[in-house]
Amino acid sequence: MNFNDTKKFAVAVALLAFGTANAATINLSKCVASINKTMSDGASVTFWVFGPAGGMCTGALPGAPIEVGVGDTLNLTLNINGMTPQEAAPYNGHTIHLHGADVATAEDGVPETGAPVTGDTYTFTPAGNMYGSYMYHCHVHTVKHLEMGMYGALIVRPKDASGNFLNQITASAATTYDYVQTYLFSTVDPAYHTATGDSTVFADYNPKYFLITGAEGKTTAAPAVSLAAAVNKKVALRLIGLHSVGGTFEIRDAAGAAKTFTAYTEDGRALPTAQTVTSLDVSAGQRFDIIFTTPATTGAWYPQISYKKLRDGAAYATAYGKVTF
Ligand SMILES: [Cu+2]
Repeated sequence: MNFNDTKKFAVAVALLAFGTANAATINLSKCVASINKTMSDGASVTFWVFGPAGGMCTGALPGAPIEVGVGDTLNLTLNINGMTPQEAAPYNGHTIHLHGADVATAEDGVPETGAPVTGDTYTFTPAGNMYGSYMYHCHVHTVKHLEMGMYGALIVRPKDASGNFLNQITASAATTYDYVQTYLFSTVDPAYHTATGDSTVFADYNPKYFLITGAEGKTTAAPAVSLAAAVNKKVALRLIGLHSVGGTFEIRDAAGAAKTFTAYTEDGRALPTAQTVTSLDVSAGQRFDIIFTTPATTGAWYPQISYKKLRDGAAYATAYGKVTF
């Protein structure tokens, strides 16, 4: 069997092993678009982003979230046919790596272990112990391509007996939520966006922009993301660390008081014991799925992340979201 036949065989075996009447097959295709984004200081920064394949490739930062149910089969195709390579060899292409997902090496999108960089289909069937937030990103010249914006959220959701998604983080009813939003953390060093190949620029990271789900959110009055919830409701936030620095996540009220929240998963697995805390350090590549309960009176809280230097923990900047109730 050649490489692709081997993959088809593996998929067939996986379907026989895990396929159930309620398991869905999800076929998605992604392309790669180059976009220019105007930042808060007026500067234009070029990003490479995953868009939906078909026609001329367009997209936004970050790539659209992908949702897959436990036991479903995701066939995620990267189609870069006819695209001029954005970097010279050996970085002359792209892949999709499903970060944190247990997949066979041939589905892993890592060029160093044999993945083609000219397009492929990546197959993933989440097992019953996988819940919550993962991520997908390009694994070619990762120090550059991740920074360029080649990423998005990958969410594994529990399903009911009829095959419908449950509005809970894991199979446990204790993780039921009324509202959900993704907080995808990322940082931008504009020098990385113009450097190529093995430039020494990549030896030192100096981020200038600090994002939540593709937006800066520099103040509580101009949050990166906002959610209109209601009083006495459960709000789930999916925290996904695609930043290249350190970060501390908190939820604060309008007066600045820290609020408690409960983490139910870490890195796509249920925590043995849910952790109720007022802050969480979120590292590069790390994920948490959390829930908080809105209070009984109307107002707003501000989920936020303080980005920090890896070298000494010094604060860079805080990016804010907003939840009204
Ligand atoms: Cu790439």
